[in-house]
Amino acid sequence: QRLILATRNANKVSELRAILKGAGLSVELVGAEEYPEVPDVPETGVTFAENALLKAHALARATGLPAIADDSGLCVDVLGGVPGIFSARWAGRHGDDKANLDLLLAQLADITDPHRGAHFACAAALALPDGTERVVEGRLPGTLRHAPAGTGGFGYDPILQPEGESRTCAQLTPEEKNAISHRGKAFRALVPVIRDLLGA
Ligand code: ITT
Ligand code: NA
Repeated sequence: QRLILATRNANKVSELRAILKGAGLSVELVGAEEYPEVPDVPETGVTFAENALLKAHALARATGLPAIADDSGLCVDVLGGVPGIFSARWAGRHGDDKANLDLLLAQLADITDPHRGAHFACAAALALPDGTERVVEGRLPGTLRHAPAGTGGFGYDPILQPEGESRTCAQLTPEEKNAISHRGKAFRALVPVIRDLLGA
C-alpha cells in the first residue's frame, strides 16, 4: 500500500516521516517530488482544514494514490490569530522563513510578556482518489520570545516557547518537538483513520 505525502516543504516531510514511522503503519510513504508534473494547488481555503483537504485531494486525484497533507501555521493571540493560514507568506514571499519571523517580531515589539501568547496549529488531511476525505487538527500552545533562539526545526520555531518549556521549539531535538507538536498531535490522531480507511 502506497501513501503519498502531499507537501513540498522538506522540513514537514522529515517531521512527518519520523512521526508516521513511530506509528508503525504498514504503508510506503511516497514523496510528492516523485510527481513533479502535478501542479501546486492554490490554497484558497480560509481554514487550515480546508487548505489541507485541497492539497490532499489534488494529489490523490492526480496520482490515483491515497494522499495526506499538512496545512499549518502560527496563530498569535494579540493579533487575532494571524499570521494563521498566511504564515508561509507573511512577509510576502512564500517560504521565506527568516523574513516572516523578523516581520512578526517587529509587529510584536511593543507587546509585553504576559500578552505574547500564541499557538502552532496543524490540520492533517487524508484524501482517497474516490473523494473520501478525513481531517483532524492539533495545536501546540506557548508564548513568543522577543528574540530568536535555537537552530533546529523551521519557520517560527526559534520564537515559540511551548507551555511548560524553558526552551524554544528550535532548541528541542526533533524527537522532543514531534512528541508535543501540533503536527505530531494531528498526524498521530490521523493514524487510526489511515489504518481504518486503507486497511494499513
Ligand atoms: P506545503 O503547502 O507544500 O505543505 P508550505 O510550507 O507551503 O508547504 P503551509 O502553507 O502549511 O506549508 O505553511 C506552513 C507555514 O507555517 C511554514 O512556512 C511556517 O512558517 C509555519 N509553520 C508550520 N509548522 C511549523 C512548525 O512546526 N514550526 C515552525 N513554523 C511552522
Ligand atoms: Na497554507
